[in-house]
Amino acid sequence: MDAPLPLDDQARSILAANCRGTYTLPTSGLYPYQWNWDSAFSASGIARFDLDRAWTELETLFSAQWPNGMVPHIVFHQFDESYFPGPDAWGTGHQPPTSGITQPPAAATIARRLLRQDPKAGRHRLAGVFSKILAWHRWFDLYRCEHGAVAASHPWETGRDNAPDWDGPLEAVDVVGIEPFVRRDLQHVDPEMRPTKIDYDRYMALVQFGRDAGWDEDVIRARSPFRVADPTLTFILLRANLDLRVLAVELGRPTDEIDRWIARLRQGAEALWNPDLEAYDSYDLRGQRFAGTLSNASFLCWYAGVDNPGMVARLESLLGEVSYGVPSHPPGSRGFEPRRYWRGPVWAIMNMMIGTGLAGFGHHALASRIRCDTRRLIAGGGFSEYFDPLDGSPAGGGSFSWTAAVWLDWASPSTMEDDHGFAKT
Ligand code: 9WN
Repeated sequence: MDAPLPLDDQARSILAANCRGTYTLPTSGLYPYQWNWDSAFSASGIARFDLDRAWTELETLFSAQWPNGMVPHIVFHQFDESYFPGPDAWGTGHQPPTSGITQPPAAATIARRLLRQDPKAGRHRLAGVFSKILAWHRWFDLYRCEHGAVAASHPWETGRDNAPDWDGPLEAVDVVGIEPFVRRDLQHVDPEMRPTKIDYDRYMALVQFGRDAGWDEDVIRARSPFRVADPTLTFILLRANLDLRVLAVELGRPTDEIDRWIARLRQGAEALWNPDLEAYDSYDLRGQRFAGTLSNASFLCWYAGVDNPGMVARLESLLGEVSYGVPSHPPGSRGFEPRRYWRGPVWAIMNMMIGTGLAGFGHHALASRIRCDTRRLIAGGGFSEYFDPLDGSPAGGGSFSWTAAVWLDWASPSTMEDDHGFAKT
């Protein structure tokens, strides 16, 4: 039998196998389309062996931008019946077909990372996507920042689909009368690792609501039964605006508008501080209450340039409860399930953002623990979608693009302290 390839080579092979010319699948079968934040993170790994192709990944994503600036969470380049909900269920009428919601806006941060690797070659590529990123961030400011923090109109927008944060708010979503549907995810992954039936019914009720509203953001803001201010979107957009500002200066563009967004989002981030939980939390804008859940998104504060001694202490204590950090929800908390998706498992991309954020503030011991845990998880369990925080076993889909990208651009020993990886700000 042949010896297994070194992990760097395996990671490159996964990204190459998931490549569909100008974009990359998260993994084939389970997710056979282009996903928004997956693509951004994949680009940071692709840059390790093909910088030109990494820029193309972002360009392809923005080619599906809506006229109002929104960049959809899925782009259905080529129909594939192995995923539901597909283009018909969303009914957006866009070309290429897309979903009707967005996802955490990581692209500006990744564009800055690509530019750093080769400023000369990257400048004209950046000039091509800059106004598109700006328009997307403007869309967030216009339609999603009424609370200061960024509001999600669907759990899928946060990227943390079935986090316990949404359990309370989702109870307000009526599933009576939803169209019958067949889940495809359960044909690929053990149901114990995926969202439950009632979660999916509510996801689909919200898709139907948006479709019936013609994906009109004013209608959605006024009437959607689900409207939750979320730390994932808020911290990632804040960080993305800090990076966009640097890119604007680089291109000699004005920064006033971006400065206003940054100031607003900084206030929005503080509005997510739940004094009872003593942590950043999700806030249900309909029910007017905090979710009361500590999550891995709570620890994205440093990534967004927000230091908080209380959060350092929370993270230290949380890491003491698990063999592998950072769990998406703490063991012992209501709703914790070590292998069910966003209710406990560790996700490599979240670790990369948390770890690099911590390092940026000089919290080196914590940053290094998270990086080493990520490395141990991947070395032991492969390039899985997520991992059990208690025993490190792999879960969800396999051969996952963003896990491979995180390995190449941050977790691999071969990319530790160089001058262009994701870690640098
Ligand atoms: C719905 C692709 C995506 C990620 C999300 C993750 C999962 C989709 C799903 O997979 O969500 O968008 O069908 O489960 O939760 O963060 O972008 O990897």
